[in-house]
Amino acid sequence: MTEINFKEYRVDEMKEKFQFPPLNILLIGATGAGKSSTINALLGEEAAKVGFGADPETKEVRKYKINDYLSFYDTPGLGDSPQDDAEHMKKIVSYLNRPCGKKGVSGKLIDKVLVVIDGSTRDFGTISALLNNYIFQELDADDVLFAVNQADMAMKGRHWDGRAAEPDAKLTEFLEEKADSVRQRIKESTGKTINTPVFYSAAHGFNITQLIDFIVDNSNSQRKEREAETTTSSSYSDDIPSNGKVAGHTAAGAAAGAAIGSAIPVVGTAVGAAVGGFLGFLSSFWDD
Ligand SMILES: Nc1nc2c(ncn2[C@@H]2O[C@H](COP(=O)(O)OP(=O)(O)OP(=O)(O)O)[C@@H](O)[C@H]2O)c(=O)[nH]1
Ligand SMILES: [Mg+2]
Repeated sequence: MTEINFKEYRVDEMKEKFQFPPLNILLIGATGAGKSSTINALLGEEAAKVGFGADPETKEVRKYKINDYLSFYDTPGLGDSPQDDAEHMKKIVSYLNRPCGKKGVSGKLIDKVLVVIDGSTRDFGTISALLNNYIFQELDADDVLFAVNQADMAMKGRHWDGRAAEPDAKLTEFLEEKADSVRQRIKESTGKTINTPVFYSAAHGFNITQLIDFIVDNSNSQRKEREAETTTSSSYSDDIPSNGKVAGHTAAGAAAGAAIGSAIPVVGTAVGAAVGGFLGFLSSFWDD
């Protein structure tokens, strides 16, 4: 496998496109889908804690800076229990409502949501319900991207060329069909038209550049309104834990936090109930 430093991949172009404000992507998905592993694959180090087995690992939203122009927000996985889902969705929705926070820039902190789907699982119900009830309530379909991880485990791991760390022709075809079926199922279950997802393997570093291409090519530089005359300030600071710094509360951060606290809709037990009710929906989604 060729070693690529993904932090520098297309960085000049990113600088052009996302210099100010930088592009912020929030990852969501079922627990164990590989959100944290995706961040580690992009960073080339074990920055985000990865889980073992079926137990959920990530507990809090955390920011990971890939470079000066691109950051990812890792979030706790969904689908473990209705109570936990309610908790996690509350946090996720509060992030989707956060203002950009950079002086002179209106608009939201989060530019895009990347939905990470586990390519080896059949359960799509949790995600489908959350998209309908929350994500598509907050964001345009254009701002919700989908990616199928664990490409190596699709078709029960058959047809994965371990030596080359890539799928053979048969698995490639299968993954292409899978990606297209995700698009179709989203259309059927939410009525939204999405871009055909990319497939990759975080664990094996397969198609990571395609994942970056997908994000960069589907994000435009005009995504937040800019007020050119007031963009000289660099006094921005936020209170989100990140790989660059320890969480630090500033007056601006605290004020923004307080505003969000009162602005987010009540997503208490209703979320859990909705998610629970939808579980099993599209359960034959991943049938081969
Ligand atoms: N085979 C394979 N395993 C993977 C891949 N990506 C992640 N995993 C494994 O899947 C498990 C869960 O990965 P995580 O990255 O912790 O998943 P997550 O989505 O962050 O999970 P939560 O934090 O619980 O929401 C770990 O055992 C990973 O090693 C992949 O591409 N292929
Ligand atoms: Mg995680």
